Amino acid sequence: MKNSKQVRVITYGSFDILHRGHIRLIERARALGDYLIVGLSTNEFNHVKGKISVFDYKDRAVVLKSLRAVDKVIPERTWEQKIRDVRRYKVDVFAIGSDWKGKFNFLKPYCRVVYLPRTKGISTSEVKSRILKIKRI
Ligand code: C2G
Repeated sequence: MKNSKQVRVITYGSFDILHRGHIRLIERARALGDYLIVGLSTNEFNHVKGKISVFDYKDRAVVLKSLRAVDKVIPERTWEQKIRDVRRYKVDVFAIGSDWKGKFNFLKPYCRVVYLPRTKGISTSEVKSRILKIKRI
């Protein structure tokens, strides 16, 4: 009898100017289970992370919610909310890119922790510099 329990996955990020690196991460995270929650950094938390997003939280949330692989988007407001989120949403797997390797091992007592290889050759800051180059022409 197949275990019918739904495997719930969570990941977090800014996901500003969505690109193939984000999409690959989201699809691989979703493939670790049956249901994917994305903790989307608020504009204020981006500031805490030292980032300024081109798109506001609302716009970034609309884009993420349009993805087949994303089942729920919640705001990421603090570094400390992950344990509460894992418990509140009955999460089985926490997944994030390998640039964060080791940083979230404190979640291991609460759920499986998976660091997925970061996609090479693309980043939001690289997209921004490409746009600036085009603008100059
Ligand atoms: N990512 C990736 N490959 C890239 C770029 C990003 O796999 N070329 C992954 C990152 O590793 C992360 C996710 O895509 O798992 C979102 O990346 P960002 O929007 O840059 O998020 P970040 O600032 O890393 O925020 O609490 C965790 C933080 O909110 C993570």
